[in-house]
Amino acid sequence: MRKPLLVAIAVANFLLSSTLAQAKDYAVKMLSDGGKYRFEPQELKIQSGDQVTWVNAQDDMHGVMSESVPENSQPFESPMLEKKGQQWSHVFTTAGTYRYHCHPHETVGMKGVIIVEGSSKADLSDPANKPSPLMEQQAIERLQQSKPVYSCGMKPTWFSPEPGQCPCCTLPLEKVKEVKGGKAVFESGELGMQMDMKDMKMESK
Ligand SMILES: [Cu+2]
Repeated sequence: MRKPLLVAIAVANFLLSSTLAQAKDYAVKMLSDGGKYRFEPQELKIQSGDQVTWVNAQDDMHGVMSESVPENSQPFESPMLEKKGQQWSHVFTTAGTYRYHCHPHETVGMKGVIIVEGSSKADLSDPANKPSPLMEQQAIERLQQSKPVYSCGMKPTWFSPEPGQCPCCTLPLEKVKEVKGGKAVFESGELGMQMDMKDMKMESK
């Protein structure tokens, strides 16, 4: 029984590295020195699928709240980052311009822009890039109503109201417990391994 599981993990790791290898994580600092409240960089260009991490770089209270987002994408809002070193991340999957501000410092001009450029990964003819049947906000609402939401450990930004196969890696979709930072957190607490083990057991007979 141990070997099939190891194979499953190896396959999953391979899929993970091949599908996510190009996704990048960008940092945006939240600064307030000299009474100048700002995001740095104020404008950031990324590719679809990349993640942005906002870091509270000085002891002050900041937050990230979207002002305008592209059509077919969902608004976003971070919790309040109250101390230096606290951070919040969001994965951008839809190309377009996202304007945001810091809620406590909106009136003093603490604003930023994320420009998401569609990469080859966003080619919709590729089944791996099929748009999510549920937007993040819809997924969150369904969970609040105790309705099921499914996603894939390999593509946790993709949400579906029904179980089935992930369009990206074809692994069975897993039930989502909650959505955090735009990504699914699974009930099993594992990365799609539970169903794998069943499949692998059948194959190993
Ligand atoms: Cu601020």
